[in-house]
Amino acid sequence: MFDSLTYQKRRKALRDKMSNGIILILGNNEAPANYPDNTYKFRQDSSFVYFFGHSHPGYAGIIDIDNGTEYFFGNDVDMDDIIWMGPQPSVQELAAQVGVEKSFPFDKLRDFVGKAIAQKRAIHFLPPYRYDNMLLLEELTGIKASMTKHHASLELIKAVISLRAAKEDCEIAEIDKACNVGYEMHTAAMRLCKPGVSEQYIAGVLDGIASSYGRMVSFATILTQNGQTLHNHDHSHILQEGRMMLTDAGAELMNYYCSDHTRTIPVGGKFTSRQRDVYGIVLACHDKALELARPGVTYKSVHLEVCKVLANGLKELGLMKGNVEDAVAAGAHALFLPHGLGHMMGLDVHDMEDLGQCYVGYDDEVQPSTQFGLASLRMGRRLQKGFVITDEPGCYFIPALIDKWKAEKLHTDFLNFEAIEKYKDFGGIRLEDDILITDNGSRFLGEKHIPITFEEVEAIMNE
Ligand SMILES: [Mn+2]
Repeated sequence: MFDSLTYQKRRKALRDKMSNGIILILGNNEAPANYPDNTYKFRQDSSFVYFFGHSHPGYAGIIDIDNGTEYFFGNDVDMDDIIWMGPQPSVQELAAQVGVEKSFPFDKLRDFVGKAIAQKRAIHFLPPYRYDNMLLLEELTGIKASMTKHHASLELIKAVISLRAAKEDCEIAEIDKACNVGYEMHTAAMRLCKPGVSEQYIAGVLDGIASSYGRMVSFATILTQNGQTLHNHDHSHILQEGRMMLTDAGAELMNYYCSDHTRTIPVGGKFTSRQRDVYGIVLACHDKALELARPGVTYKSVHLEVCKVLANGLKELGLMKGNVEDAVAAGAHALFLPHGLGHMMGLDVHDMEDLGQCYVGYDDEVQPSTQFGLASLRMGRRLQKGFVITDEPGCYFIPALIDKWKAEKLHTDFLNFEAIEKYKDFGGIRLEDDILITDNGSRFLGEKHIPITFEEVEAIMNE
C-alpha cells in the first residue's frame, strides 16, 4: 500500500471531477473454486485498490460528492475468525490507514444507499463484472442484477479512467518492479526451451516465479510452439526442434501492479534463416513503435506505421506485393497481424478493461475501427506522459485464415497466396515490451531488458 495521503488525494481528485450524488466503489469477495471454503486466489477490484488501498475481501467504499465525506464498509472479525485466521486489524483501523474517518459494518451499506435513493440522489457505480457484486447491486439499488452493468455511471467511468490512465511516480516504480519479475520469468523460459521439454513444465516454472516474487501471474500464461493461435492456453505439447516457442506472460505484484511481455524463440537455441526473416520484421515493427511513441501522437497512428513496416518487410520476402500504404489502408496486412499494437497496463494487465475499452483506449477524437485487424486495437487514443502501454506487434501464419482469404480471393492485389502457402507450417511470432510515455518519448519499463536481438536470444539459450 502507498501512504494514506496518496489515497486521499486520489479520492479528492475523483470527487472534483464529478457533479453530484454518491460514488459507490465495491471491493471483490472470495470466489469459491469447488466448495465454498476452497476459494480461488483472492483478487481485489483494481479501482477499489486505487481509491481505498486494501486488498482483502468484503469491503466497499463510498464518497459523498456533495459534502466530501468518505465511508469504509466492512465487518470486524469475531473470535471464530481470529481462531482460524489470526488477529486482524479493525475496520476502523483499516479505514484510517487510507485516510477515511467513517467506517461501518458491511450491512449498513444497504441503509446508506437506500437512504440516498429515497432522497433521489444519484448513485454512481462502475460496471460490475462479478456475479456476486451484480446481485449485491440489485439488493442495494433494485436494478435487476443482469441489467446493473447497463446502469453503471458513465460520468464515473470517465472520471476514474482520467485518473488511472496517467500513472503516478509511485505506480511507475511498482510497474518497473513487476517488469523485473517479468525479466526473471522470460529469461528462465529461454534457458528451459529445449527440444523434448513440455510446454506445461515451463509454464509451471513461470507461475512459480511470478508467485515467489509477488501474487501470481498477471494473466493465464500463453506458452506454446503454436504461436499462430493468438491466445493459446494449451500447454500440452512437447517442444520440437524447428518450432518457435511463443511466451506471453507477466507477473502481478502483491499490490497488483503488472507486467506483460512476449518473446518468441527458436526451440533448440538457433534461429533458422526463415525464422530470422520473419523475426527481423517483427523486431523492426517493435522498434518502430518505441521510436514513434511519445506524448501527443495517437497510438492508432503508431499502430498503422508499424503495420507499414510489417507490410514492407513481407513484400521484401515476397509474401505481399503492391503499394504498402494502400495495402495497409485496405487492411491486407491483417492476414498476418489480426490484433492491435497494444493496450494500457497498470493495476490490470489490460488496464481498466472492465470499465469499457471504448473509453480506455478511445475518446471523442479517436474512435474504434470496424476493419478486421484494426478493430482489435485496444488502444488508439492520443498518448500522454505517464501512460503505460504495451508495444506488441506480431506476425502469424494462421492456416485456416489463409485458406479462407485465399478461397474468397481477398486482397489479391496485395497478397501473394502462392508464396504464403509455404509458410502455413511456420507458426507465429510476437514480441512485446511494456513502455512508459515520458516527457518527449518513451522508455522500457523494468531495469533489465529481456533478450530480444538474435545475438542476445541465442546467447542466453546456449549458456
Ligand atoms: Mn499484452
